[in-house]
Amino acid sequence: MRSLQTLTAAALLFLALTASAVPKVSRVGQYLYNDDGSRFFIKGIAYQTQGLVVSGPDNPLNQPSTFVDNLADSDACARDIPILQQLGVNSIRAYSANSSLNHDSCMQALSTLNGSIDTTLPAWSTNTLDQYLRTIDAFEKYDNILAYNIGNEVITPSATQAAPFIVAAARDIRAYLTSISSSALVGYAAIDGPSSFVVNEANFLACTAGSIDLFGLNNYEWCGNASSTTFNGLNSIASEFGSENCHPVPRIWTEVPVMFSEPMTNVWSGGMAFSYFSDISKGADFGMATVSPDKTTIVTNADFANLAAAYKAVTFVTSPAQGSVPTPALPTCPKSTPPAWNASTTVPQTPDDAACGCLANALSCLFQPPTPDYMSLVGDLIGIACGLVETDGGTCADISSNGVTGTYGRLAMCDPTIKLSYVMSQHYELNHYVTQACLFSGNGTVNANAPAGVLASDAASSCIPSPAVFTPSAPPALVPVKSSNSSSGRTTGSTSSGNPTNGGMRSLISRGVLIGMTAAVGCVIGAMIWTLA
Ligand SMILES: *[C@@H]1O[C@H](CO)[C@@H](O)[C@H](O)[C@H]1NC(C)=O
Ligand SMILES: *[C@@H]1O[C@H](CO)[C@@H](O)[C@H](O)[C@H]1NC(C)=O
Ligand SMILES: *[C@@H]1O[C@H](CO)[C@@H](O)[C@H](O)[C@H]1NC(C)=O
Ligand SMILES: *[C@@H]1O[C@H](CO)[C@@H](O)[C@H](O)[C@H]1NC(C)=O
Ligand SMILES: *[C@@H]1O[C@H](CO)[C@@H](O)[C@H](O)[C@H]1NC(C)=O
Ligand SMILES: CC(=O)N[C@H]1CO[C@H](CO)[C@@H](O)[C@@H]1O
Repeated sequence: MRSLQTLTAAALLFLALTASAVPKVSRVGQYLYNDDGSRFFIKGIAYQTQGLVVSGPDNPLNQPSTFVDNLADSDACARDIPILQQLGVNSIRAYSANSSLNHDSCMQALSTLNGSIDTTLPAWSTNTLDQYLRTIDAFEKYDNILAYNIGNEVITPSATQAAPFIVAAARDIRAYLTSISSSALVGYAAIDGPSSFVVNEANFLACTAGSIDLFGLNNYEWCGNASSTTFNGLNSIASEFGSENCHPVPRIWTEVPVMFSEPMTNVWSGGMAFSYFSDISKGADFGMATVSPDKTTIVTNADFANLAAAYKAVTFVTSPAQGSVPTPALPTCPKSTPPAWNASTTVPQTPDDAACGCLANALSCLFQPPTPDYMSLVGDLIGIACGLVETDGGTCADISSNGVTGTYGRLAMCDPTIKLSYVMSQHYELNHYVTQACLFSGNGTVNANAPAGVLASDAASSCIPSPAVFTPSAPPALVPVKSSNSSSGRTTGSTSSGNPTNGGMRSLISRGVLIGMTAAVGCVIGAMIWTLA
């Protein structure tokens, strides 16, 4: 079983399931091939328990605010793998992983059968990069990782400014994978939308050499006995997409044979059905397996039986032969054409842990987490501190990024807590080092170790090199960071200098700092996998 791991709160993973040895899958042009030269198709299912969804105006896509690491639950894997075998899938998609947990049991079991950047406030910063790298480090020892997904539905038809951040993430994750001799592919799962949007998005993500390999389209267009022409628009990527209002249960999966035959196979490399576990989307439950109250047994439904029958009937097409695929030309990067497509082709630099850590050490005022679960505060405090600094004649340009104009402040790559300390330090300086100006009602502390008389902007000039693209090195170890409430420490990220970095996953997501994790809204196929040139 091969896994597609989403580098979300912790990361994204495609796992592949096969009966024998797990083949190495590589991409040639727009197609996937096994080691023996035969075409590889993803015949998969989403294997992810839905996290807690807190609906609200700041959560229009109903993104879960908590996540479940299904691949760390060895009992559940042992229970589910025989059922996944019955379904006849060769891949699963796990949306989230916690790199601190042990995945050996699930990954080995799957092998013997032998996966966030915010939509509206995107950033590509050390905390997110390090979290992705930790996830890769936690999963790379397994032989059945097909791809790491660097985002799910981050770019939307109404907010495209995150696109340059996804490109930067793909670039840096690929460089890291290459540096550790990993052949895993880099994927992105896209939200469905008007064809003009999908085409721009796909071309944008594919137009730079070394960007993404897999473009998964979370498509929910085919309902029941739809006509086999339903996907024609997707193949030509030219026409309007169909209805979103299909209701499941039981689904008859007549799209499966269509997806695995020509002309779809000229463009697509299979897909992931949605979803093994119960998953409520648009008021309907798309789950195919119900877990018993004692969690030991599974009852599958008619959806499951229908999908298993459809998958079993699939014979993979064999053309084109691996040797006959020409090296395709990269598509042209779409220009920013507001209001439909706002995204600069100038993308952020590689986040630099050492530079951000150097800066944090030199700042006169530091964010001091008042509670162990502090990340929810960081976004609010950055807003408050920037407001004050701007009133005093300062600017927050150094910490800001703008994917529409392609302008990235020199500290935009740093962890949000370091950005906050930077703005607090500016406020402290602008107020003549009055202690009160650093306290922020108990959220800040004067840095006794800071070099005297060094302004935050000077510290930035000396610590932060010119924007650069480089291969990230192994992420710094997670170390406990004490909050000012010294009764409790917490495990959180650290920069190389030991400053607090990431933590508080939940609140980070609600602030939208991380790549979000949504369940694909699927009537039929959760995600079709389109392999990009
Ligand atoms: C990841 O696992 C560790 C160890 O069990 C736990 O302390 C931490 O809270 C988990 N992180 C998340 C975001 O669930
Ligand atoms: C593009 O930017 C304009 C102006 O800010 C905004 O009205 C529009 O919604 C944006 N569109 C997208 C797709 O992000
Ligand atoms: C789909 O079409 C088949 C054959 O025409 C028919 O037997 C079946 O009832 C249809 N199912 C649905 C859900 O429309
Ligand atoms: C400090 O931690 C203790 C124990 O975790 C908790 O009861 C208390 O409310 C915390 N105080 C603050 C200010 O967060
Ligand atoms: C920290 O900042 C938040 C947000 O402004 C505020 O509500 C809180 O009172 C401050 N102090 C502490 C100790 O949390
Ligand atoms: C190809 C491969 O790695 N196969 C592994 C399948 O799982 C068994 C049991 O864990 C391993 O012994 C094989 O090496």
